[in-house]
Amino acid sequence: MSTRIGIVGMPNAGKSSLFNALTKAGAEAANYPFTTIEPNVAVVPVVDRRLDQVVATVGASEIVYDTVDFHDIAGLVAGAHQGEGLGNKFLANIRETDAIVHVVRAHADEGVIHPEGEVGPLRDIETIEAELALADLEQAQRRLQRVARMAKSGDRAAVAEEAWLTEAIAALQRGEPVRSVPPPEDAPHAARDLGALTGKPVLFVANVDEGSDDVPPEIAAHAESVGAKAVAVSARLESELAALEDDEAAAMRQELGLSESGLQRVVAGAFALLHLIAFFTAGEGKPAQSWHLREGLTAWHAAGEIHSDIQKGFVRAEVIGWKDLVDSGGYAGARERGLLRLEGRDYVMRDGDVITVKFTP
Ligand SMILES: Nc1nc2c(ncn2[C@@H]2O[C@H](COP(=O)(O)OP(=O)(O)OP(=O)(O)O)[C@@H](O)[C@H]2O)c(=O)[nH]1
Ligand SMILES: [Mg+2]
Repeated sequence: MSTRIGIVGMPNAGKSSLFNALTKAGAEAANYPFTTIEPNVAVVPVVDRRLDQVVATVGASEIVYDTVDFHDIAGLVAGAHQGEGLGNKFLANIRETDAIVHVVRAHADEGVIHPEGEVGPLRDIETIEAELALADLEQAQRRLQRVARMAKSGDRAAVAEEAWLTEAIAALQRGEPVRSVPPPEDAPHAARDLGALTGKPVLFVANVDEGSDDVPPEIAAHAESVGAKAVAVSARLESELAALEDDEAAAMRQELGLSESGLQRVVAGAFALLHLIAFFTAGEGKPAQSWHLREGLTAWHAAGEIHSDIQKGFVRAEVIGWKDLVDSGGYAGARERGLLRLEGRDYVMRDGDVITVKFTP
């Protein structure tokens, strides 16, 4: 299943500009708060140059990169959890995402209106974090009422979920995120069912002035204090670069002294949050694909990413590191060198593995 990421931030923080850059979709970015009134979903391929080499080696017919979905929502203001500025509706749209990208305005362009009148990254972060927590609090209280009814019957999972929700509510009331409360062992779906916004990992994106790619120290310090990561981009510049041809954009980047695409930093940062590894499937004359899997999961889980039927009929897997495959000039050479391994369902997948699952239909 593809990874889903929700973009949050204050009005005019630069969310849609970042989103546009990510998609080249051209969702409207304008100097007007609440420009985004419909949720937008951008499907962004996660380019992986290792797969390009594998494709050339095995003679695959085409490349299909795994994708990540970015959900752009309207800006949140104080009171958003109560529906202020349409925010509430949008918060519901990102309950089912895997991670949050929190865009923080850190550029000083006076031509861009700030809803609070002046630029203040930490104040803005606090506003957004408070809104996310308040929205979670309401959601958790509603859920607790339902679960408490089920728990009365003595259902073990419901009892565990009730206890966990009670703890989560207490944490939120102390101003702590849901992610600080360990999920209950007896109710493995509790966290997913709540879909707490403060239960998700966060990547702060500091939207900085053009030509800079350092995260302002106050944002970096805050991110560290809450166990999050931070990257810097100029959302406007990235959205302009995204509109250019690739070679033009590269030349422009070089001129500006920017080492790599800010967007790649955002995508890579988001993936790092989720502790994902990449693996590949590739065969001659067939499409080669990249996939992602949580670190520590097995060949059996990898099979499930590819197709539920392949997982159901799993017999064994042929596995090889992508570099070994490329260096051997293909599967035949790899087999001769003894580099193509047979692995069972419990084999723990490694980043860059190329896998062929043998299964009974
Ligand atoms: N100078 C400068 N302007 C920017 C940057 N990023 C965004 N802007 C401008 O800020 C304004 C708002 O940007 P958007 O991307 O629409 O902001 P948003 O967060 O989506 O706003 P809402 O959807 O209203 O919540 C636009 O005029 C952008 O061109 C930046 O990095 N530098
Ligand atoms: Mg917007």
